[in-house]
Amino acid sequence: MKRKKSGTLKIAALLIPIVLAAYPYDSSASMKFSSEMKENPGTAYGKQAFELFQNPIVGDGADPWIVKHSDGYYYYTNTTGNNITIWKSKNLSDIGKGEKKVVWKAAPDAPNRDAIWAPEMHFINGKWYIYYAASTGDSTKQRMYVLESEGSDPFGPYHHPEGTYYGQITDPTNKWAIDGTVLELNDQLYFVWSGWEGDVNVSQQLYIAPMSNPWTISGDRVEISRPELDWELNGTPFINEGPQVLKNKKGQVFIVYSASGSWTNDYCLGMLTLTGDNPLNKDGWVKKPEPVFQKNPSVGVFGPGHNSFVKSPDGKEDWIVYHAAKFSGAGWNRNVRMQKFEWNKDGTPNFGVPVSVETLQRVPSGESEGRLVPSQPGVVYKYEAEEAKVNQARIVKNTSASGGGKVGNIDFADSFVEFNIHVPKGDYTLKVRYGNGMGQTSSHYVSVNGGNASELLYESYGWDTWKNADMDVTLNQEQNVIRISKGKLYAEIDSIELIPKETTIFRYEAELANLNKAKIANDSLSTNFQKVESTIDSHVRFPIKVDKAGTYDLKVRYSTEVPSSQSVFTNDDYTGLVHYSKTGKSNWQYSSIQVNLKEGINNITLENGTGEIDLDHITLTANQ
Ligand SMILES: [Ca+2]
Ligand SMILES: [Ca+2]
Repeated sequence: MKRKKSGTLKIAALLIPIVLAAYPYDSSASMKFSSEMKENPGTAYGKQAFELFQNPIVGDGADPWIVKHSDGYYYYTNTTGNNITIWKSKNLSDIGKGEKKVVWKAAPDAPNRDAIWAPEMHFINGKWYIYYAASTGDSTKQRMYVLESEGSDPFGPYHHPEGTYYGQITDPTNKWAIDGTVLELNDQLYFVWSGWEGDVNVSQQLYIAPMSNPWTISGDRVEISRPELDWELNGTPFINEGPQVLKNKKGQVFIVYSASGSWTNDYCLGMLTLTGDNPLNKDGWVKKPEPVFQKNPSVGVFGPGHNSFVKSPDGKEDWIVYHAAKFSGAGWNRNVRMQKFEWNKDGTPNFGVPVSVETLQRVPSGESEGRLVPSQPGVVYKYEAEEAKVNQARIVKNTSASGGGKVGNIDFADSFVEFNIHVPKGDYTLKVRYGNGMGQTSSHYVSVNGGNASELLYESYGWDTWKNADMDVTLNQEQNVIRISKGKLYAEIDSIELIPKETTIFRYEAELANLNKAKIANDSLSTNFQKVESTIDSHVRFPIKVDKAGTYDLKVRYSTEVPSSQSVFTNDDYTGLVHYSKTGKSNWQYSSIQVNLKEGINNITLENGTGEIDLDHITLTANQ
């Protein structure tokens, strides 16, 4: 996180008691944002508003590989070091919580028993093949290996394919090799991997070779890429690795690969496009001169790379799954994230930029049936742990944490973090943003104004992967003290939020609305770290639900370089114009208009703009 932002957060939390979410904040971090809203009044409950998730989807991990199988499940694996582990889930967004099984471990004396890296599962001719790099543990001796399933169950059992030496798959040079993947093109299989030209670790190239079956390379390797451009040359040795095959609707083949040192902030994705139809022709692969996906320091994303591609459950959307450093300079301390990507008119993929881990994203299409824009409380009080009173614990600067700091070493019986809270009396949801890397549930004790302590449990997601744990608190006075003390095992604290139970202001993010001819962009100064860029043709439609019919104050948070306006339609009736005075880029302001809403579902649409306008969110407040 940027320092500049931390200042904003601090001021917002400490000096301005009620903020119409006028600052970026995290909400509902760990859990999906489901609601009990009715999709259609008069029909049965059950359909939900669409759900949201936040990255990471796996709290500790690197080299993610995911595949959607015909049985309706996603299968996921990542580097675990000394075995092959597979996760299984119906949903992409909760794959990290899926059923999990170690499907293979080498014999103690096997040459492929350790440094097991970047496994990939491929379903070929009715069987699963798992490709992985391994050695005896000396990673300067890595080679590629493959396992074959006995049946069609991804959970195995697996064995070394017949006739192979511990499942090794190699070209005649038998040089250092990692990150192998399979390209299927015109009924022919090709193996693509990252390897050394000779026997010295100076540069990792990408190679391709033909295969005669899923475990045999049947020809010489051909180099198709080497690190040569500035953005491929950060860190030594120089690196091209993690090749991944991507095809567009017309069947055009791309290889997206990772470049620069995986331990650097500059690890990124590059792309090769196959021209012609012979992938063994070195000159047929054209490298894009710029990276296609790279760090985004403005929202605290560093070293995004080593990806995998997958479709949403209904097949309508394309998603990229990748790992990133947990914070600037975190090196190999990484977690796994995902986001949707689009296609350009020329048929090339457009991955955009990596989103903040604090951004709430829609779950992939097909995971949720609903289509309402989720309402979020318009009033949130946020306090950073590093600004609180800390006893027998340590304040640590850390860019993975909000405000740039966290409290760790809450290790002793008398360790605590104490927050002075100034809010209206009432019932609140207390959200504690914690980190737990213990591998099992830990806890803290929470007490309010010196009262009895309640235990708050923290699921384990990895250190510096922040999640929220919630509890209800009643604050009987305006000035309150919330003390969070050591509980079971260990955990760190980033911040807390207090959300009034009786909120009358609700916020709806523009980037979560239904958009037509409008574009989502990252913006570190907008709520949810995203905004919508709308033009004169754009329609931004908010299907929302309110409990009571009546007149509401609709506020639009916008910024614009030129004075303009948009028409507001409520349930397809013209309501009026909302006017936007010139603010300058990302200088967010509110403009308001009164709208009449019926009980239940309403559609609010902003359209017919007279210029280019950036929209952050809308809020609705019922008039008395
Ligand atoms: Ca913090
Ligand atoms: Ca927003």
